[in-house]
Amino acid sequence: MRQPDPSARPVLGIGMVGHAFMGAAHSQAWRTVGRVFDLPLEPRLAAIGGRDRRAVRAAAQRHGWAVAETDWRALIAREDVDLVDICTPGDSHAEIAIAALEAGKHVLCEKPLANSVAEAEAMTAAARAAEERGQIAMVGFNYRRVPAAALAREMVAAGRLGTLRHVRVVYLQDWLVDPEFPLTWRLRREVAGSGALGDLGAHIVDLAQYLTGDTLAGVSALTETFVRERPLPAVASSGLAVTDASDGRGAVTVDDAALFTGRFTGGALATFEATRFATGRKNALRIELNGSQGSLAFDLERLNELEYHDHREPAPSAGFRRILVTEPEHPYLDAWWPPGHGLGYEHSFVHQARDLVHAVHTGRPAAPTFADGLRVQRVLAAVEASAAEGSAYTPVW
Ligand code: SOE
Repeated sequence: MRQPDPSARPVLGIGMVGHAFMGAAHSQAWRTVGRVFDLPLEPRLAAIGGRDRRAVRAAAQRHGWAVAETDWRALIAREDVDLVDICTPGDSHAEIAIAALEAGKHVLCEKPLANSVAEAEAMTAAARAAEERGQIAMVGFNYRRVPAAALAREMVAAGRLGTLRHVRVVYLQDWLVDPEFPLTWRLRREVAGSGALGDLGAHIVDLAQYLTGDTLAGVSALTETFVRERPLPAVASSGLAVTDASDGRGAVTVDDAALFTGRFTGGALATFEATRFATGRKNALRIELNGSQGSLAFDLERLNELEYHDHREPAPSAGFRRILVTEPEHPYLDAWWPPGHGLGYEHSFVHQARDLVHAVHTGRPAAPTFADGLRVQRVLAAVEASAAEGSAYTPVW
């Protein structure tokens, strides 16, 4: 962190690797966060990195980054970069994160933390060593920072649901339904690690563990790849975007859908469903928690709301009621608009950046830490192991 002039806040130089969908979401957050929240440090968009010179330059210009780099090692080595934000596919997370931490930088890494438990373990070890030196390593499970989800966590932690019995979570999308949708990197195991499981399942496992404050002890799973072969993209694939297909075809090497049941260490039973084949469902992350004293339900497609049922209320008037999570008393909301004016998907990334900047300033680890990311990775591995063995109950190590 440098001190450009004594009257200004110290600068936190951000270097981002990757510039597609998540790169755009994080860029927007870094640009916005210091204008909305009072921060102890001023995030500065120092450098953005990507392999394709023209594309990374265009991204730098569009999103307001000072410099475009084509080599992530050069980006990490820059003196004006204090924090490395990794927005690449999973196959490069471990290498970049470990190199950045060893170079003394703070790290924000997109989810899932890695493509394997071994990588996630190595990253977590590097993060632990770096934390001793005062560095911060955070994983980008941004949905924790949707205000309604953060409020749900506060309510569970305050005991408003009593003893948790059920956790019911789905994450439903439909962008892969067309069998002619090309074989982008998200459908290749060597790049993405897994399919709906790592992309969507990682979010819901993290959210379930965060909201309950508990960890999954074991799972029984089914996974399926409904469309096993797809046209190869004509140009470098960019994940979710529909690109032109070429004449060639290739094998899909990841799951299209993953379903699993689970048992929390505290005794609650859970069901999870992650799919890219739920026609009509666009970004439907829904979670319901049922406890001995009440229930909570959240739906990302209605992200300014939380449903709450207080089971201690007299039966005639009891029932789910809608909490509009748009008030200054709610998490993060005092910095935004007047009461009643809602937020969207992108704000979760702004909140993530806010909390990360405070963590860098105080030197106190910011959740979700790499250890949290590793815990999710172990669940994903258990799901795959269980599915491979015909849904056998598989402990999460
Ligand atoms: C694609 O399925 C995707 O963009 C995920 O990769 C993100 O993590 C999620 O926020 C929205 O859906």
